[in-house]
Amino acid sequence: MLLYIVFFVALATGQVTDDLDTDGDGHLNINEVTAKLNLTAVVYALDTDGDMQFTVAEALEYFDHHMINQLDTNHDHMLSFQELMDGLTLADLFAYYDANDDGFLYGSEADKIYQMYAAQQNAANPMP
Ligand SMILES: [Ca+2]
Ligand SMILES: [Ca+2]
Ligand SMILES: [Ca+2]
Repeated sequence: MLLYIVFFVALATGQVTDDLDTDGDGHLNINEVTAKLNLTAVVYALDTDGDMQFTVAEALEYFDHHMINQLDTNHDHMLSFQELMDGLTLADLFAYYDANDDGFLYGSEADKIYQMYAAQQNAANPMP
């Protein structure tokens, strides 16, 4: 009985991962990310208070100060949707998280991408 439970839990938790990692190699490459992530949808999904911008504190969950300064082109310490759309692509995002620059995201490199994907999916399919 216990074995069955472990098996089904493993299946359930594997689902989200496999959704993005389409070739199932445990790594995310740029094609897998661009196939599933929509940056506009992610930005809307992450803006939980709906003010169409992110404070530095909100943005720090996903970026470091250096990245935020680069994106904050009018230097008002807020990242507007416009600034994100103008300054950020999925390729930029991928390169930013690919800490060892090997063209793959895995382990902690992929954490934020999975968070963004989960937010995007939750926003697209809100709980009833
Ligand atoms: Ca993969
Ligand atoms: Ca700004
Ligand atoms: Ca990497």
